[in-house]
Amino acid sequence: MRRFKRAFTGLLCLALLAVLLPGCSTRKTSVECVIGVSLANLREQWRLVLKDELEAEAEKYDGVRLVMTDAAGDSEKQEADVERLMSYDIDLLIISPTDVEALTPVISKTYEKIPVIVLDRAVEGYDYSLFIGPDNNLIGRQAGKAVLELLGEDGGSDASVLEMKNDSFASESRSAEFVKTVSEAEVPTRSIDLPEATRDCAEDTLLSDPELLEGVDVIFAHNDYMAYGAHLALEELGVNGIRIVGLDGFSGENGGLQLVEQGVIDATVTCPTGGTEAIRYAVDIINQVSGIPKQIILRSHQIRPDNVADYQRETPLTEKPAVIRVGYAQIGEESHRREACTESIRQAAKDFDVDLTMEFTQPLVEEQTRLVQRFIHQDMDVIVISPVVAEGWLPVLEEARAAGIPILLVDRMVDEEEGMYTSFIGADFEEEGRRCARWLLDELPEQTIRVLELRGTEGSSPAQSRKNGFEEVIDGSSRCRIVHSACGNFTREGGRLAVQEYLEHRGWDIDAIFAHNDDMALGTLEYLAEQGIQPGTDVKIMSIDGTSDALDALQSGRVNCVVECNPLLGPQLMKAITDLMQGKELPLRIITDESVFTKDTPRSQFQNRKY
Ligand code: GYE
Repeated sequence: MRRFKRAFTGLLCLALLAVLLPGCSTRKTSVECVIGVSLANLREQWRLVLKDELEAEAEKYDGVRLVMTDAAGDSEKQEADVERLMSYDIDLLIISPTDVEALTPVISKTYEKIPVIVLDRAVEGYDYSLFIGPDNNLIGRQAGKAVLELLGEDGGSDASVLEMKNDSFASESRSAEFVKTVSEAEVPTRSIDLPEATRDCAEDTLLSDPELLEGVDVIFAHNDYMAYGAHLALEELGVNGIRIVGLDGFSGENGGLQLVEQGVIDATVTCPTGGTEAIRYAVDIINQVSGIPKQIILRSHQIRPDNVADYQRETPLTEKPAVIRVGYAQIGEESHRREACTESIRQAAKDFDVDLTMEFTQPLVEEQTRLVQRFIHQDMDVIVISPVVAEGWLPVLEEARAAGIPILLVDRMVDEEEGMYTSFIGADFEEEGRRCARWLLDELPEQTIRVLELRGTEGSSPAQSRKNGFEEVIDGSSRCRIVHSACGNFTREGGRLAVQEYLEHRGWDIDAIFAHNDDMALGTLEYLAEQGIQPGTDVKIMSIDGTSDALDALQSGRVNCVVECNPLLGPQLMKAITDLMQGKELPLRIITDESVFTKDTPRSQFQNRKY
């Protein structure tokens, strides 16, 4: 029956394609997979570019068929579109949601049956296979910096900015960061919401109310078509001297790149659609390729007249070196998870024929900096860093940039602007902290909860972000708070010492231990038991990493919640390096897929783990 249904579906899809996608060829190959694509609308240019990219990439794969639907901006219709696509027996869904809140339930339901790739706007939670989208906060900051650069000396409180946006999730995030960025230079911004994010709507809005332009020095429009509309209105009104910044940066007729090149607008910020990446990852997911990330955050660029030509110049397929030489500054002896990360990188380097020089240093940024400088002098093709702490990296990142050597960050982040490194591969540490807090509040629903926090290495990005994520969730609850926080440096000894010191200075009044990693949690177990405090029973214990020892302790009831922080980053790193050497632009961040383990986790999920 399923075969008949699939054959019928295949014919129906081909027929539907003939209607929906006139440009799509109907090759004679067998239909190996059918990908349903639910688009938010086909009214905005960004969506039309997305559709083109999806089709163009799908054309490269024999046997991939796309069935597209257009929600026309209506979330109820999009929900019905998804259900209709499911009735066609599709193998995978790609969706660009109209309204993330409204579409989260149907996406979660679909994800129970088939893989789902979400584009552009992340739904709430993580019920999807992969999210691909831009960093809207970064885009807002880049647009703000473009405005401030245009204002130059004329910036400050006497200047005036008109922001033309539309009422969408992405627009709100971008606007908040944009206004924050320009406000730091005391530049006042007036924001108006347009009913439609289109050229005509922007033009009509200004023509119908020219007073909006009173005293304005710069207009920031949330896409290049609105920016073009603003330009046409200024021309019609005979208003000169107002600068314009747009968004999206597409090529083609009246695309942002052309508008900047022609001086119609003064700058734009690129916002890639992710359509090409979506098809590539869809094929990998359908082929059950391992190591699929959870999120791909795409890089955006500020485009000005002085760099628009370079930006459009095809990245030359660099003569890929016969053997790619990689210098890796890895953190030294620290935790069992660190060892697993190191081994994963080493094995992947062998699998990808990469010449890897991995060296370990004392856990000091000065030591790691010296090692990176050595790699620069050795003229490595790529330098990879797992930064022991987040601060203090700018000088050596600038040295690497001056030497033309790309820097990839793996497993930990630095507190420097995004342009100073090529890509980050690792976890969403804040979400790991949130997951611990959500579990705790669910596990102890009624009572007051006093938490002892065991922090990781001071100043390290996982320690900072896990704490932030945990506190973000418990701050919403009056009954749960961190009553004591101590640094355990991600080690077992550090965890044990922290609990010992607590007990030496006061009686045990703790309901839960939030450990930033497994090793610190495991380091407390024996000592607690020696003091007559049953770990997992008398005190709930949460930790992060997902190492085998922690999962053993979970199954024996001595630990209660283990949030995974996958260290097996080798394959993703080496694929990124290979892509980079072939001239491909890497995403800004590649975020790993991670689980939460509790006493309710099916035993099958504990098997075949590699660390
Ligand atoms: O949680 C800990 C390791 O950098 C995310 O460092 C990593 C952390 C991990 O020592 O076990």
